[in-house]
Amino acid sequence: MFHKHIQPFPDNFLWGSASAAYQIEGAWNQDGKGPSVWDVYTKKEGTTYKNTNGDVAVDHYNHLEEDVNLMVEMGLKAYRFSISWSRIFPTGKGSVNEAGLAFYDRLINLLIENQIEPIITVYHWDLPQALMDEYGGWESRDIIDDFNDYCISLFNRYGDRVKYWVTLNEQNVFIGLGYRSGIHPPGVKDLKRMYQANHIANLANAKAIQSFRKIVKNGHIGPSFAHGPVYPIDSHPANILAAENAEEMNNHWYMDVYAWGEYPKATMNYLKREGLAPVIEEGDLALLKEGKPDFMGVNYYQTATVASNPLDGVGEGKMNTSGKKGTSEESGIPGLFKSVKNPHLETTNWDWVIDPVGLRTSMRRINNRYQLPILISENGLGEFDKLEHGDKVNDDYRIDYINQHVLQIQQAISDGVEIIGYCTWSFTDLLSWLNGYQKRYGFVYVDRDEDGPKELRRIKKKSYHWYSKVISTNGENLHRKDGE
Ligand code: BGP
Repeated sequence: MFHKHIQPFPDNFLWGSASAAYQIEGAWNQDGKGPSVWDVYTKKEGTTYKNTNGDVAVDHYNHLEEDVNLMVEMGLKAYRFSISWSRIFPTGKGSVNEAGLAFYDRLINLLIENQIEPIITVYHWDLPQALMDEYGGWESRDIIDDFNDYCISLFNRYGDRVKYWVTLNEQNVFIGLGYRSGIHPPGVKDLKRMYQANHIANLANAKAIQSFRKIVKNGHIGPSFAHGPVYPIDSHPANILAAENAEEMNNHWYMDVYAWGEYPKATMNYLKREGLAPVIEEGDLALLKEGKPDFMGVNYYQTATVASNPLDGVGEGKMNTSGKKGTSEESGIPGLFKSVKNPHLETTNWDWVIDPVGLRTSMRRINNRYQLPILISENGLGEFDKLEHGDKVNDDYRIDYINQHVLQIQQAISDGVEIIGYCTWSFTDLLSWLNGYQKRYGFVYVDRDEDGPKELRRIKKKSYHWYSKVISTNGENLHRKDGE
């Protein structure tokens, strides 16, 4: 759709940026914090790039004021961060660690004093290790109540000041990488267990939303889903059907449950035939229906292009975690679809396709199907950055990437999609789960690498100044080509 007139960004648009506790905080055992699954998993030889871990990360825990000052100076309107569950409950449940709660109080108060809207992510993958040891984490229904109790503590403590809440970050990713490809904790490759853990996560999500309604009045809550709209490689009917398969299995399988409390039929039937369907107990579906979110959080990085894949076709392939372009392998689900290269799109050095228009497609599809407002809770470019003489980082490629994506958001707004805000990934550089510190995303360079934390100096990149201008002009200064 071409617009004769493009709409401006709404005045209250949340220009934001995001992070996650394990990737920035460090202080992994400071002030009573208990270990999370990531603290344990990353210590196993060979699980991450050059055996990097978040023990220190970028030490945000001990640089809180400095980091928030940088946000204030930039003019940021919203900051999305996650809370480390095992900082609040060192063993996942039981007695609360007041020092942990106090840390986030300081952060939230500082943000609010400076007119930055806090957006809390309750769960960004750092499950308390104690719950993994006790009952296998997301594989046990016991987690539903423990997660709910943890959420209630946060709602009670911060609900008077924090309006925007994200429940689970990228359930599709932490469940998929944890139980299909086995490259995130708990490092399992078992589809039956994967679908069961996923169902339990859905229940936990719905129950937490139910509790939220009782405690936080006038608040907004929703999950953050890693949405990759699917394209068929061409118009061959077999490839169109493969794209339908992928769209349903990769996207609707999660978002239909969030929005409607229903699993899509074709995928459910397929899983039943394969003996992989989750066990649904009495009352489960009623609970799922109670968990309707206020918005759909969307983490958008890339689209997927697929083709037909026969029953004896391609299975799970390896991801590129080294930054050596072209090293990711073909991947698919035999009998359903396989991912193929899109000849129209460039990729990053980690083989992630760069597709700004895909973000508009994502917004349109979600809005059409679920009629929910959208919070873009992550989007950004992971690349090698170079610290140059005079403390300069000339990340023009990041500026270009974000500029193009933001223009597509404006197109989607002009199409009629309600978009609450846009959080870039990420504010400062941080630990990339499997890719160490060399895959950088931030507006603020942090002077550390895989060999050690050095002095952890914060250095503003060129993109920092650019985004600051985007915010202060409410998107007016974006670089536009004709017709944009
Ligand atoms: C999302 C996660 C983030 C972040 C980002 C970039 O999936 O929610 O935590 O890591 O992706 O991913 P990566 O670090 O693998 O490049």
